[in-house]
Amino acid sequence: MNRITLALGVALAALVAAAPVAAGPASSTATTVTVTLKEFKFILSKTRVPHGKVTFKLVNKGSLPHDFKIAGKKSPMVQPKKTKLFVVTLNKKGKIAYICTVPGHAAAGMKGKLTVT
Ligand SMILES: [Cu+2]
Repeated sequence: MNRITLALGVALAALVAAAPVAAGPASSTATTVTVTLKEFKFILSKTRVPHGKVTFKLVNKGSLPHDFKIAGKKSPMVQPKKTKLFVVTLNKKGKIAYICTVPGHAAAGMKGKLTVT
């Protein structure tokens, strides 16, 4: 019985030690927002994020290239059917504007505001 308990304990300890590795960079302080890009709008999985490092997962479901600019930082262009990760540190609290910088897109609706708390 003791041997089994010990073996279980060791196995459990190994699992606990391995867990952070399996979870990857998604620690409790990391925020990820999935941003769907299409003609001509953005759909954000979260419209409110805590200040700090935010990973935007840009998923282009449209048929034109799009990008995402927020707080003076511009993502690489995302081609149709592609996904890019874009990491920005947002330290300023409030409503932060974002746009697509492709000419005409923001005017057509590819803009919005993200609330940083
Ligand atoms: Cu666009």
